[in-house]
Amino acid sequence: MPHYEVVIIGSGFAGLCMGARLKQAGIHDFLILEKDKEFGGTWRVNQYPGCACDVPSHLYSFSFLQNPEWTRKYAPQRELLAYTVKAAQDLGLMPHLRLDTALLSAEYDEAAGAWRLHTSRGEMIAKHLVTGMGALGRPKLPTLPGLESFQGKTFHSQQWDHGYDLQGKRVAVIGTGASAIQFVPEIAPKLAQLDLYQRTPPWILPRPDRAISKAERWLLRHFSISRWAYRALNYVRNEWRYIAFGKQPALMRATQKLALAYMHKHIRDPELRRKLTPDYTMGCKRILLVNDYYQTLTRSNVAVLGNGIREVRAHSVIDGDGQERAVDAIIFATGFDLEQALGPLELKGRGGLSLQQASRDGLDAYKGTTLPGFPNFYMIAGPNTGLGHNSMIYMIESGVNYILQAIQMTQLQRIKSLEVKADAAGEYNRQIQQKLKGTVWNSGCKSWYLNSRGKNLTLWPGFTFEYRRIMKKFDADQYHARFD
Ligand code: N01
Repeated sequence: MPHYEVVIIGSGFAGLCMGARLKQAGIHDFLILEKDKEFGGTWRVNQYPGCACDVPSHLYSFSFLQNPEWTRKYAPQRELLAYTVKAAQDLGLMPHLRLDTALLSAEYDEAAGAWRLHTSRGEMIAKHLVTGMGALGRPKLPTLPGLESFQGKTFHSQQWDHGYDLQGKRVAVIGTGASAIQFVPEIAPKLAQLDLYQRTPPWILPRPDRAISKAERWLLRHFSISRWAYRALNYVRNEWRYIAFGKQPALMRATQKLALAYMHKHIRDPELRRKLTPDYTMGCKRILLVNDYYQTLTRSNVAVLGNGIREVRAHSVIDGDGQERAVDAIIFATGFDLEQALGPLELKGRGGLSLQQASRDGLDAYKGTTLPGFPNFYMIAGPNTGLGHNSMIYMIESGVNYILQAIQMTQLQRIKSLEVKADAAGEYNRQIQQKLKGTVWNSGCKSWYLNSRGKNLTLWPGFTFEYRRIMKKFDADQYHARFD
């Protein structure tokens, strides 16, 4: 049976970052498994019209592979995907990628000090198992009365059917989150009618997007100091916002005023303004950056419906007011199921402890990375490492740095297994939940940041440099080390 030092699950930014850092450290005995036929993670999977990053690209990219060629401040999906492909090539990761290979289950073999993996292409052994699967991989679909009887086209924003011609169609879009606000302006001009079902209005600010000029690109290409300076500028611009998100949510009031002024500038109809005005503190849900959404909502072929869906029929939707609205297609922009983020993955740790058992109240991971009962198992960007204010790539790099040190330590000291102490994980999570109490994310709105029991297992309650600091050095004293 093939045996690897490290097996990484997922080939998005997280998986590629782990692979790159292993190679830089001289560890070449690893695989990156990707369940799909192509690699690239979220920026390959999400291909809906208008898909783009809402974090500046010069920051939303690897620090060790900066890209002077971004054509816009907020790069479109195709550029992000091209960057990922080039990164995999330039960093020498292609031979390590195994596409169309899904990890089905894995169990920890205590005697061997390794994981036995069952993949869709056979079995393998990994001394260390690292997941970089991302939290936003499993589409969440609403349960709507009568949906099964609908005869038209349906798809989720993440599974966009580009073969379906939207020209002249009547379409219901459900959801007004980060994905919907990007594709609604793109598709509305093509449609006969767009019915936008909004459950909660988002807070919206203009996206300060712009083209990066040829001269700027030349500068960024030839002077690494300009790349670092521009990256640092973007980092600081985003990072200081944590003061409002995490420490003083009352500061959001000033930005709320700006957002309302922006909305009023584009929306004249008082009834539509009322519908689009959020009633929760800005930042509690993700703040959305977009320049053409409100304008789109004033089009004569667009209706914003705020009273929900009563029923779906074969060729129509009955809205919350009981009005029947004929539609050819329903597009779900209803987000992702975070509680199922690790999906059907059957992971059995020490003593046969399953991931499901260990995560009954959500995963109490240590530093978002390791779990008691799961030796030699690491998560990149795991629980409570998500951000509402800065670049996830920074968090990914912080996590990968920590995992790399753990792996190197097992090699150097001939350690059979490393397992985080249960009391270390427990205390860490108690502190995280305590810190979250004063943040805007726990200020009362319902969002995907909170699980079904209202616990925030998604976001990092701190400055990102604080996470980098706690991940800088692998704290072996918080781990049980077992030797042969
Ligand atoms: O999903 P969402 P998304 N009936 O969960 C509504 C990242 N991202 O795919 O607010 C009716 O944000 C739901 O309503 P409500 C980013 O982190 C990044 O848009 O729950 N409506 C909401 O309006 C983002 O946060 C980029 O009341 C229902 C919408 O559907 C995350 O992905 C771009 C419903 C879901 O919004 C997810 O974004 C795009 C129901 N049963 C996405 N269920 C970047 O640019 C849900 N809704 C980096």
